Amino acid sequence: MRRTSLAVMLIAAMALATVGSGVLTPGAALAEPVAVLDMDDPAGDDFGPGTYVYPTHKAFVAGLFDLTHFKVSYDPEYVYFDATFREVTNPWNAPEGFSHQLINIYIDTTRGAGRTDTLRKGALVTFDKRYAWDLFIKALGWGGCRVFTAQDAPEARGISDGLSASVLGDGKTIRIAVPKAVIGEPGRNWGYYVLVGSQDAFGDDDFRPVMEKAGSWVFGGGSDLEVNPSVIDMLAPTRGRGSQERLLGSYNVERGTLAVLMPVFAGAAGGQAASPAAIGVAVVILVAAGVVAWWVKRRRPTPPPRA
Ligand SMILES: [Ca+2]
Ligand SMILES: [Ca+2]
Repeated sequence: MRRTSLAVMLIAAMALATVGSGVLTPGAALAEPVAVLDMDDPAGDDFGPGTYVYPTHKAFVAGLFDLTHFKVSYDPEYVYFDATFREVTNPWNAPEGFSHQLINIYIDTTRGAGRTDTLRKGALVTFDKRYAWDLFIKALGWGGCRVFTAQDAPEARGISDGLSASVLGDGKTIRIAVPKAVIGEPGRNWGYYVLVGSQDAFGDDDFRPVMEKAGSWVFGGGSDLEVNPSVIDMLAPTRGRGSQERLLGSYNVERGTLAVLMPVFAGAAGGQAASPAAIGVAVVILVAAGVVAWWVKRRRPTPPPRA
């Protein structure tokens, strides 16, 4: 009897450990970063609110500003923000490996704190007051990666120590690595505004403007009144109230009001959980434990009745 219980407990512990390894990622999987947000963005929506067209210069090849996937993960030292695009090119030899993309990640880490306008004028958007941002990560070529906080003044230089941007081996993913010491470990409640623009050293906050008509170096499909967003793509669900078209199209030229954006959350995209494989193995082990217990019980002779 005692031996049976011990065997069942041992097998159950093995099952729990199997599931646990998928949830908590301890020792064995330490080298692999823990994912907290892993989400597709529709392909072919590099048109802002639905009307934008690329500048006409041949350097602006199709897909440069079309975000297709976004992932946030961390290891003991860094938080990684991986933005995948339909196309990444480097015609002007930026040391980071990409010449065009300007990535702005505004993060709501703390409910009830933060701000709803951008740090500097440039993106021409505002943020939902329920999800005011606390951290702002700006990434672009030529040493432009910085972290800012909601308390920073517009002219603040931000933190650049330990930050880097580079293109991963697939040639399409820009990885922004930020030391955990700077921004902390991503919480499950963090909300992310991921905005993609075109880097322009002469533009406000490095954004290439979107005018009414496209030119060699400006996008078309907006207005000339500095009211429409300079954001060409943003991470958002395909449809519904939180769609990109609705959010980026929520500006009003007559009233001169900027678009109001909503963040995406790790929970909505299925954050870190036990993998199906780990759950499968655990179920098999638990069933095996049950069978063993039943078999042992069956073999045990029933004690003779007391006299
Ligand atoms: Ca996209
Ligand atoms: Ca999008």
